[in-house]
Amino acid sequence: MKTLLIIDVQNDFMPSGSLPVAHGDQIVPVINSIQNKFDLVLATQDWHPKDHISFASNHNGKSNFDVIELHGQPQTLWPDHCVQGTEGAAFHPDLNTEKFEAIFRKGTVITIDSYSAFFDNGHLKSTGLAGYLKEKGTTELFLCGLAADICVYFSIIDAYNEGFNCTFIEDASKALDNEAFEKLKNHMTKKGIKIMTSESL
Ligand code: VGL
Ligand code: ZN
Repeated sequence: MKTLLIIDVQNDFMPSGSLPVAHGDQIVPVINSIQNKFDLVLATQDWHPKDHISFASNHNGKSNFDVIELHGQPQTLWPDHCVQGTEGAAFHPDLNTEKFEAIFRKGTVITIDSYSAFFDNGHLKSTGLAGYLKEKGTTELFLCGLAADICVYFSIIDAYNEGFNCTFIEDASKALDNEAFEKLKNHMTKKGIKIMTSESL
């Protein structure tokens, strides 16, 4: 059973958004063209309260992209993005959402960030996605979206640790930091996570 998990294809991560991923909009037609190859299509939305701890604006004297320590872990402070119910948190208007059977929202707790679709960054609270996928009978999980080096990457690692056979769809994803992402790709391949392009699906 093949499942496609589309991560955070939201306006704020588009080139005109508040936390832009270069060429993020180019993946939208690619994602639309592959959805019918899957038995189940799911999506996530980064979905923060406006006073979320990951926003630099909520820390006195801090700037966007500063790194602080939070719960014993490094936390990058981001520009305000994907605030619940705003246009920035909406899916890209051209993304075909008809096949989405469910949408999982993350980053909803004020005090902790959540890059992965499965758990918050402290691995304290589950979104329920692993259980949902298992109950639906997912054996092969394909992941794509934004940003490849952050939310897609952390979702893939958690999916792998949950025992799913994982494939990353490279041309249906874009990274915030391409150099960092090259290293993360090596890390994925070493674990046995597959990397494919949309044409070879
Ligand atoms: C993301 C930074 C902050 C992402 C979400 O979706 O990759 N990146 N929040
Ligand atoms: Zn976020």
